[in-house]
Formats: sequence, structure tokens, C-alpha cells
Amino acid sequence: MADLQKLYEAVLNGDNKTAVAVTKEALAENADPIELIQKYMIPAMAEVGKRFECEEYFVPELLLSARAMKGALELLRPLLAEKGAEPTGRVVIGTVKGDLHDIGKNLVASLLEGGGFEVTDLGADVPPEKFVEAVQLRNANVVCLSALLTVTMPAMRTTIEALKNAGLRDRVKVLVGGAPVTPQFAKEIGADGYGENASVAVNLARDMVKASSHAC
Ligand code: B12
Repeated sequence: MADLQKLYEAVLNGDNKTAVAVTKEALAENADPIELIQKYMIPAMAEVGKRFECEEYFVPELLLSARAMKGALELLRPLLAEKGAEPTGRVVIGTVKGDLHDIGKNLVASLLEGGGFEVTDLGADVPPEKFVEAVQLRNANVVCLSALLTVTMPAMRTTIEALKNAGLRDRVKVLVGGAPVTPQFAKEIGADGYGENASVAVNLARDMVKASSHAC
């Protein structure tokens, strides 16, 4: 049987090879991908963050852990994205300008896909005009903005303003998230919702699409 504690340790130690091998083994034994992410991989990244704060880890360690997390997530992503026929709604998602953190955003995107949404993922370091362009092009119902740095949080506000200036704000809901973001901040910048994690994001996006389809 796969030793899932090894998955936690592999992400924590930045050991991509082991992270991928244990994930493969667990999947062959029909492990639940959500459980692998929530019980082992996310807690490992949280510990990486703590070690970085205490200066036990530095950027190279962060990069190795991020690579191990991504390697395992790539195997899990298709399973998260098994979906039904009709899209629940259309989402444009990205990490805001100046911010390169994309692991959490990728997780949100995968679960939204799994929840039946048609997802356009713009990647990381996305300027406001790119969000505007994609919302127009994809006729999106929901925009998801991710930020992991306090210094890039203001780019969420700028992006919302750009949507307003483009005349799109009334027809698209804005959902924000990422470790430093709070419900209070979401309110302040005029977002429609804040989600603390990927599964909350799916429920909120679903509610937003439902509410907007009931509106006259
Ligand atoms: C991995 C990592 C990196 C990697 C990123 C790799 C990648 N491809 O993403 C690398 C090494 C590149 C990196 C770089 C930097 N990092 Co960094 N990084 C981290 C770390 C350790 C983990 C982040 C992560 O992936 N977490 C796991 C995921 C699953 O969690 P998450 O992102 O929070 O996402 C969840 C929720 O927040 C939510 N969510 C996320 N987005 C969204 C969006 C929506 C719409 C919703 C609803 C929900 C939602 O759902 C997700 C899943 O449940 C954090 C520490 C931490 N504890 O967060 C520091 C951290 C974010 N980094 C930090 C710093 C300082 C930096 C650098 C400036 C370091 C440097 N000196 O160069 C650079 C900045 C580069 C840049 N311009 O962006 C600081 C930020 C401090 C601050 N207050 O601003 C942190 C907090 C570390 C620390 N404790 O000091 N980093």
C-alpha cells in the first residue's frame, strides 16, 4: 500500500521523484485525489511556508517544493476535471499582475473544471487588460483572481476597476482568494465574494452563476 506520509514528506523536502511515484502508487490503489491534496499536499506546503518564515528554508527550497507539488498535481488534475456535459458556467481565472504564485490558482481551476465549469486559465502575472479581454472573448460569468503576496493585492482592485471601465462589471461576478486575502479586503475592493480554499471557490462560483441566471 502507498505510504501517504511519504507524499507529505516528498513535497516538504522538494523531492519531485518521490512525490510523483507515491501519487502514482496511491492512484493505482484508487485513492481519493481530493484527500491526497487536502490531507497531505496542502499541509506540506503550509509547513514549507512556516520554514520559509523562520528562515529555515529559502527560495531554492520553495522552488523544489513547488515543483514536487506541481508534479503530483499534474497526475491528479485530470481526475479532478472529470465532468458532465453541460458547463455550469464560464470562468476566467488568473493570478494578478506581479504575482508568480500559481499552485493555489491551479487547484481552484482544476476543481472548477471538475465542478463542470468551462475554465479559461490565464496563468500568473496577468495584467488587468488581459482579464478584460478574456471576459469579453469568453463571455464569462465569473472572474477568479488569486494573489499570494501582500504587495500584489492592490492589483485585484485595479483589475476590478478595469472591468468596470470596460463596462463589464454588471455582467461578471468577481471572486477573490489567496493566502493574504480576507473577506474584509474582498469587500473593500468591491469583489462579489471571497473563498478561503478551492472547494469553497466551486460552491461560491456555482451560487454566483445561479443568482445571475435568476436576475432579470
Ligand atoms: C511555493 C511558494 C513560492 C514559489 C511559487 C511557485 C508557484 N509556481 O506557485 C516561488 C518560489 C516562485 C515563490 C516566490 C516568491 N515568494 Co512565495 N511562497 C510559496 C509558499 C511556500 C507556498 C504557496 C503555495 O503554493 N501554497 C499552497 C497553495 C495550495 O495554497 P494557496 O496558494 O494559498 O491557495 C489556496 C487558497 O489560498 C485558495 N486560493 C488561492 N487562490 C485563489 C483564488 C480564488 C478566486 C479563490 C476563491 C481561492 C483561492 O485556494 C487554494 C487551494 O485551497 C508561500 C507560503 C504560504 N504559506 O502560502 C510563500 C509566500 C506566498 N511567498 C512569499 C514571498 C515573499 C515570495 C517572494 C517575494 C520571495 C523572494 N524573495 O523572491 C517571491 C515572489 C515572486 C513573485 N513575484 O510572485 C511570502 C509572501 C509574504 C507576503 N506577505 O507577501 C510567503 C507567504 C512566504 C512567507 N511566509 O514569507 N514562492
